[in-house]
Amino acid sequence: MELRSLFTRLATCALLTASVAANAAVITVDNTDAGFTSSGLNFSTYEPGYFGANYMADTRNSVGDFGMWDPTGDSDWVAGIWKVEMMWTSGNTRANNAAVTVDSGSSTASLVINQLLNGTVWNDLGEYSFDLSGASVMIDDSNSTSGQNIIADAVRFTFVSANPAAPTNVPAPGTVLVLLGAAAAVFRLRRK
Ligand SMILES: [Ca+2]
Ligand SMILES: [Ca+2]
Repeated sequence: MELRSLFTRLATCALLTASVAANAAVITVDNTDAGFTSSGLNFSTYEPGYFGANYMADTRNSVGDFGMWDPTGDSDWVAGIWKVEMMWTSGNTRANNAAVTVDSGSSTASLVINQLLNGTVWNDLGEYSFDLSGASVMIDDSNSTSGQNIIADAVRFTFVSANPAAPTNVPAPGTVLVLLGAAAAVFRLRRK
């Protein structure tokens, strides 16, 4: 192989490696997407500032209502650590104690969020180590009393890194740089 061709191939490989290492996948699951399921919630556009076409609101005083966002059907979904953010529309009938459960596939984390505040922005719910399957975020009305409505709008998942213990076939950053260095050394030797 000519050195020029080798350099071209190595440069292409380096670019591909960089794009893999800098995986910045963002998956947003809206309440109208296939990854969303709910029970007992109604579509609404009453309060402005929602994500997409509308949001869903629990207007039943009885408990047992929920909304759930599942990102695993998205082609960008991989096992790993993902940042989770939630958007809702705030209003004076919102629950200040909405129960949120982050299911990582092998464990769950329970949160309580105040939807009276911070509407129309992405609210950081933390970073979680997710499995390839079974990942979801659920909001439910188990803490609500009469007049406290939970809102289900959109959840955004942003890839942070691979799970520490997960095997990976991605070349470690620097592998290609070592190869490039070796090729450059050969090139210099041939020119001498
Ligand atoms: Ca929405
Ligand atoms: Ca309810």
